[in-house]
Amino acid sequence: MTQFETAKQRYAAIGVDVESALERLADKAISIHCWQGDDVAGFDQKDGKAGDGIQTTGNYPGKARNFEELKADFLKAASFIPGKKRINLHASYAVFAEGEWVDRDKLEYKHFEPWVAFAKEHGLGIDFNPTCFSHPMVKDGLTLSHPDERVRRFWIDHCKASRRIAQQIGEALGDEVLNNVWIPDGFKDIPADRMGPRMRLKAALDEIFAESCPNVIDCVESKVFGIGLESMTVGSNEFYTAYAATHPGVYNLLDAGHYHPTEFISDKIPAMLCFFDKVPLHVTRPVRWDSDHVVLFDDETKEIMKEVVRNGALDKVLIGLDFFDASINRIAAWVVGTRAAQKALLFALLQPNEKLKELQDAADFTTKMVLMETAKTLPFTEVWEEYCRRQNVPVDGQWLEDVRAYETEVLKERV
Ligand code: RNT
Ligand code: ZN
Repeated sequence: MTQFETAKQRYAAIGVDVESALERLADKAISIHCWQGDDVAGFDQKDGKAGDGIQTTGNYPGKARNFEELKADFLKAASFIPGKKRINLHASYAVFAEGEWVDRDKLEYKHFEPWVAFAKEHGLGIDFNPTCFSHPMVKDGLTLSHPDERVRRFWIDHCKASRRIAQQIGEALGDEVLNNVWIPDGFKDIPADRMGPRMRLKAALDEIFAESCPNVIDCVESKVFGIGLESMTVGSNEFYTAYAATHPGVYNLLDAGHYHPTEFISDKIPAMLCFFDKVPLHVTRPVRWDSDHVVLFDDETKEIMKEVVRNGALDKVLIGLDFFDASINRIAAWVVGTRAAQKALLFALLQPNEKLKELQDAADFTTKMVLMETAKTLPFTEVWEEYCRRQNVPVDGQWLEDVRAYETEVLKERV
């Protein structure tokens, strides 16, 4: 009997069907963010650098500088990642023809057609985001909530353009595309008016979402604070949750780094599932703040995935990643982070979830605790490795060398 067969039996002994877990894992797409490949720089600004409410730290050599390099790096990473994949694009990754450039309020589908061709060629889905940062029209730290109508107009037009692009991508791929609006808007110091900016944001969102886009899943991403914007964030959790609750078809995206450090999105997912048929996520790893460290196979990531699995929400929770670490090899970061999210999902699928719920309802907290501990140390590695083999990707410990070779041959040449 192989080690995998033995592992299967041990899981079966606590009522877990390993084959079914592997099938469900293979079927769940993970939306991989393109911006890990170039430190959120994008292609549309001269000397593109993340700024205006977003930042990366580190200067590891070899970041992707253009469409061709980003595609090549993404494919390299994807070759080590099992399962279904989507690529999550920002509007700042528009691909312009030679000599062409338009500002963000004028972007069109044609600027993303090359990405659609890439996605089709490699069997990827696409998700989309307007890019309301790293741009001179972010004024005084504000975009959609700025008091100046001209500033708001620019960003409203950008968000509308992004939504249309997402719609056309969806049509081209015969799919639904998540279009996520995140804005940095906030105040460094104690504001004199908290409601005014929020009313302006509300009106802007109403305008952005007015057009019917059947292939788009709309969402807004809330946040508690940002560096330099410590005192108030306009798009707070209450604001966007209430907005989503009163605007059918708009969802509040939960980013794991966007809450107070004692709050966890694993607890928020089931709360949202009581009211919403979809819950989009940004799985990331905050270290003391919204630092967007690479996702690891850690307790909170497992807890997030447990909530997805336990609540029968694999089709409702849209799993997107949002980390960017410029201090390590960016391709390795993509691979470790995405595989960690998938491992956490497999771990969740391998828990005796029904039995645990029964024990909780019967107030048998002792047996629940003991069973939870037992399930933690069953031969998980054997199941994960079998999954990697079936998906034709290397098992852990066997892909970094290949990434290193790519670093020497390709990344180090980028100077
Ligand atoms: C920022 C948000 C947002 C961005 C990406 C690049 O705090 O998390 O999701 O990280 O859109
Ligand atoms: Zn995010």
